[in-house]
Amino acid sequence: MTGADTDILIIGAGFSGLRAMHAATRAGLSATGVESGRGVGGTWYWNRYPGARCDVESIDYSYSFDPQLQDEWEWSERYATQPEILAYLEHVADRYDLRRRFEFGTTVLAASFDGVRWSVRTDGDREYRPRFLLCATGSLSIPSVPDLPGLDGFAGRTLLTARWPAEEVSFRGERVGVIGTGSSGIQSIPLIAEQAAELTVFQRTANYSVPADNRPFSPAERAEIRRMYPRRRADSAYSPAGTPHEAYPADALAIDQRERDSAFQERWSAGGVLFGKTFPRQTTDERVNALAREFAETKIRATVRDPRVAADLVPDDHPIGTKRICTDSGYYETFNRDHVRLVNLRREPLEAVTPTGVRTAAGDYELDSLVLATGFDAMTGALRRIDLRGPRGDRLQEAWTGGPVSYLGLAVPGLPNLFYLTGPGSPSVLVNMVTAAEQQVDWLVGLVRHCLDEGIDEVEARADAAQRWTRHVDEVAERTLFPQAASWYTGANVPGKQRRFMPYLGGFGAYRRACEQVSAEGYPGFVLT
Ligand code: N01
Repeated sequence: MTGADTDILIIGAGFSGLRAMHAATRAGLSATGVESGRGVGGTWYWNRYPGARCDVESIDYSYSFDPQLQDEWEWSERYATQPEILAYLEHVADRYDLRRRFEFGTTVLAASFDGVRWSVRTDGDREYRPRFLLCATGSLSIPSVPDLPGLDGFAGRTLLTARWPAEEVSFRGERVGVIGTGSSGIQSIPLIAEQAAELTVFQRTANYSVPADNRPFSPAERAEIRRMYPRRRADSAYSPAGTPHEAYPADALAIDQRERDSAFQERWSAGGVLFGKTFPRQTTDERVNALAREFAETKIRATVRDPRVAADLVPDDHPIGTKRICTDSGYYETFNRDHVRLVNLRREPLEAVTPTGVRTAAGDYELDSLVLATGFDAMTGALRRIDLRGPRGDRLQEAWTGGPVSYLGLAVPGLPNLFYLTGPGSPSVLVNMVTAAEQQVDWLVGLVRHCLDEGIDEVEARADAAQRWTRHVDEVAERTLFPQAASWYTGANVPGKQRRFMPYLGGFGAYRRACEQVSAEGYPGFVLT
């Protein structure tokens, strides 16, 4: 079967792909889509592990493009659970009749451009020939499974947080092990502990986590949200992080300890990742960062009763906020439970997975189930798995061997008529991903519409513009503490992956303005032919 020769093919039906499909069809483009999952949702389709929630407030982590949609959807809690976010995306897909435009259960393997159209090969029997290709493939969509000796021989049940089964998983009466203490591990551990007879958490690196302060919205809050929504969205549109929050309006080093602690406490109580930005310069000045670390450390030690366990849970290898701060509900408290133990893999390295559990340098841990919360081949993983080839033989896989190079975090020289969303070179994962996706989609649909209207066949990022932009991305990162952390932002979590700080740290508002300037000036960073 041959696919229709559409204007645009969208790969992915997550937050950005659905939004792109809606915007493209609204703009009069013929559009089809391909999605690996059996349904819409992207990240929120796959990550069904217990406790999965977004760490951005629900009222911000939702589309802003249609006030009616905004008005009719009611978020039940401050931080939405995975099922609620998935239900929202399913609602959006139905409301705008987007589902029928996607082929589900199909993965794009390769695509090449012949100067007029892309030929797109999938693992299905359909070939697509769009003029434009839009990769909405997600930044956290390819799980990273560590090469642990003996893993395949484990006789118990192995579960991956990023590929969690849709049917309910019970841990009742089981001895469960969790490897990984990033956001996925930290969210799932308290809930697994509620069921398991014994829970062993294997931690290689401690992470900072701030309680979510999650709660259901009261009727009064709902009314207030409705009233304030337009203002909230307006405040987010050019904000640093795509949300309406601002840093404390004083320099942490210029105020006394009482005022400082009260500002930290206020942010800590408000919950979540925003603690990482309590003060200006917190992620650029070691001294300010050290104050925030001290505050967080005090909280951990005050919560965890066993001082040795508490000491193991205090991060000591990265400035706070330079890895994404986790947002938890009862994480540290979980280690006060008698049936939960923390194994510090720095002290007793993991040697192998055995048929009956995990062996470390200190001994064997017998397990019935092993949960891997081990992260993702982030940002470039999904894009590099597609064999993308331009008309002069350029390949994305080769172009990015030294780390991702792009113009505006949207386009790559040598690959005309191809764009990607919320990936390397744009604020993406550092900001509210939904706002970021909406901004990029609107901008790109404007560019594609411009090409079609003006009879432009090819639009390609200029090599010099891409080099300049990528240098700018590098320079902005170098002015911060972020590169100090061995994080997935830099590729450090995947053995052999080229290290480069991938997202753009200049802020969402600055990025949006940069894109707007480029379109207002007639797209000078692109060759339009
Ligand atoms: O993945 P991670 P994640 N042996 O890479 C450990 C978003 N997210 O899925 O640090 C032992 O952060 C690894 O240890 P180390 C959010 O942006 C958001 O948890 O490499 N351990 C680390 O502890 C987040 O940042 C939400 O030493 C091994 C863990 O696995 C991003 O997704 C929820 C190991 C991986 O942590 C990724 O989070 C979930 C090995 N061989 C995710 N290999 C919310 O919205 C890896 N590890 C709240």
